[in-house]
Amino acid sequence: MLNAKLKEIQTSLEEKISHITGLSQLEQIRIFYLGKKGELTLLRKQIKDVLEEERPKAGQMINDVCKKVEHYLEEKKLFLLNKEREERLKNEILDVTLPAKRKQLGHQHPNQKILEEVEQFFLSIGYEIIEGPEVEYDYYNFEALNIPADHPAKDEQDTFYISDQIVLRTQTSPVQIRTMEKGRLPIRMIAPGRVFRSDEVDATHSPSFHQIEGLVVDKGITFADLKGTLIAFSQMLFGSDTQVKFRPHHFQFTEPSAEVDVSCFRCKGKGCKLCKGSGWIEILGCGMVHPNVLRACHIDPDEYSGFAFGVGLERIALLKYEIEDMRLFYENDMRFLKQF
Ligand code: 2U9
Repeated sequence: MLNAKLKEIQTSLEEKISHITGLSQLEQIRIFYLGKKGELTLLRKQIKDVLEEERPKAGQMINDVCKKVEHYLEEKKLFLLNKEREERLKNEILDVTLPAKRKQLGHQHPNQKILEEVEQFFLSIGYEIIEGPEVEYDYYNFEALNIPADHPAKDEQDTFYISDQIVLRTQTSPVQIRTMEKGRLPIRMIAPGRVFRSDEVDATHSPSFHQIEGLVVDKGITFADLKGTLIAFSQMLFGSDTQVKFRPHHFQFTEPSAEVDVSCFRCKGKGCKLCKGSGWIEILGCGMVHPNVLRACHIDPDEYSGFAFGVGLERIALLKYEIEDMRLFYENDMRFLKQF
């Protein structure tokens, strides 16, 4: 009777196991035979109904079948695990003959290229590079530069105000004021950096752009020094055959002041789209440092004089690389950047 039952269990187990496709079904089978209310567990409980002298043999038989069940389950488990692994590996096939994906290497930004050219030029003629804060006092950004309280540049439409007294610098000139205040003369410096103006974004404007300003203060500095320096600078940027024109202009912080035009490096002055047909392209502003600015920095204008200039970095990069839209500078698109 017990023998027959055990045989039946073995046959049904083999049948069940042969149909199994997943590990979770294996656990269900284990519970079915060996669980608290499993078939073999119940048989064990019935041993007490067997004649006493036959009990050890019956117990032994049940144990043997239990071991067999465990063995079958373990064997099937290993088989299923192996199958699962093989399938996973099949899906993970690595074709080592495929060409490797190239890593996108970074590129130098056109702004950075111009900045390095300009810095190299001024370092080679004995200037220092000095940087300063982007958040500035109204005093350093305007007042010390001879820009009065009612000047239009101070309007909220042009300047980002942090508070009544604090602004995002609209030019790098505060760096020169801070340098002059220190009182170590002579000065030959350039101040490169980010500046901010409350402009709408378009092809030639951005609320944040970069300037390089220069300042020379010494005894006996004249407009001839300014001209010689800026002609050499313009020819370094646009070629040694570049013509340079100084057009009278007005800035609060310089007197006299001028804007500098260079002969169009594309059409050599004949007139083209780049120079809007005029043959000339405006590249920078400059002038002799205003006596009021020197005085604000405790420098005697009767003893010392100086010249200053300012260039927009993006403007030079746009012109030199013939880029039509400044917004490309701020998008970090590799298709654009890798051309430089
Ligand atoms: C001090 C005294 C004078 C700096 C100067 C300009 C002329 C100029 C513009 C160029 C393009 C601004 O970015 S831009 O729009 N700048 O035209 N900048 S003179 O003059 C100074 C600076 C500091 C103490």
